[in-house]
Amino acid sequence: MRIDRITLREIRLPLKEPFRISSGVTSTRRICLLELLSSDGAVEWSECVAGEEPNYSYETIDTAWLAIREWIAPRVLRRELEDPSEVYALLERDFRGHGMAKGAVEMGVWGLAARTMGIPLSQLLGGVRKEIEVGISLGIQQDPEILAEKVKKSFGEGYRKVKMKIEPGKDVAFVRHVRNVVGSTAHLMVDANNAYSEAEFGLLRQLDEFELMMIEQPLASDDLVRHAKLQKLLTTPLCLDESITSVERAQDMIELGSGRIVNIKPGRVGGFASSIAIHNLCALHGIPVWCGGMLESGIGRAYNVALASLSNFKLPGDISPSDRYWERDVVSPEWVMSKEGRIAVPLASPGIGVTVDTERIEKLCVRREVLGP
Ligand code: OSB
Ligand code: MG
Repeated sequence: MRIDRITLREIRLPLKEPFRISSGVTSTRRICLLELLSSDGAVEWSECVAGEEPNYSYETIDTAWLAIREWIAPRVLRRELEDPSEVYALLERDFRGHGMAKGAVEMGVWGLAARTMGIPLSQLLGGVRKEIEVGISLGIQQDPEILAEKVKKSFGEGYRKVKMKIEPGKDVAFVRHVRNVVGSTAHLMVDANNAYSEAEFGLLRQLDEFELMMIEQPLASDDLVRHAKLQKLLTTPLCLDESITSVERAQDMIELGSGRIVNIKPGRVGGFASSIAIHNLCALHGIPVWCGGMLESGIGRAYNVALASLSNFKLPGDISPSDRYWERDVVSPEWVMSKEGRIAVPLASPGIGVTVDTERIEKLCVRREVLGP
């Protein structure tokens, strides 16, 4: 297979409500979409999950755009590719970081390969599930009562796991109130996005009382050693998100004992080859994984759904249906969740399994660049 052209487009999609995490707030997503064209005329779309600001990681839509144009596309365009699994190494050689930018192209090649072969993306990845269990990620709220209302509503809609964002000052009291309202068996977890340090280990230990499924990324992303210290003090499993940027970091986590669960976001780790390697390593060590989200449009969501169909994705993913985020998505059909909190893996159509609404994307497009002829 050969990729002849990649067209980058930036669209702006306002979220139904602002999404606040400990390190910043997003109201409108600026999303970079890629349209990949193969030498035999096939087209597939992919999405770069980098955010607007460098708060989740150092990457942003603007750094990713630059990296794709200057260094990533030139390595991939017009090159004969035997298999999508080659692309990861091609992009890693003497090229540090920029996993989200690399991942957008790498995943696009997997999507395009599946489309060209006439098979669903999940099949190409080795997926085994027909349905994905869905969890919701709730942003930081003003007070515990408002949060508890949203948690209750989410369980009512069928979500199988509710993740609450926390930060210093909006943690123990918030979780305690929610636990009291929803009862002891509800599947709850928290995500701190790096907001705590060693000085707050005592406070984090108080969370053990609430029997959370896990605490996601309490400490700095480059701090596997202190995560290991913290895990020894807690009964609640730690789950790492920002820290796991490659299969080597997952190996470090396992050897050091820095966590017991991994959130895999394919964009964060440089794409699918790396995601599958992390998935397989974790399976070997009895570490469950689940698929995280980055407030993707329906295009990025298709890639998450396909990945989450692999066998060791044992916990509900942050893969909410389209209408949790958007008035209207850019794909049809939109992603929908059943009353039982499941999303169907599209197994009847080739490639990413949804049709991209190109007319709407043109209307929403504020920037466009063609790479290749
Ligand atoms: O830490 O998982 C995170 C969104 C933006 C940045 C970081 C995170 C998140 C989410 C949203 O939790 C998950 C979703 O897409 O629904
Ligand atoms: Mg997270």
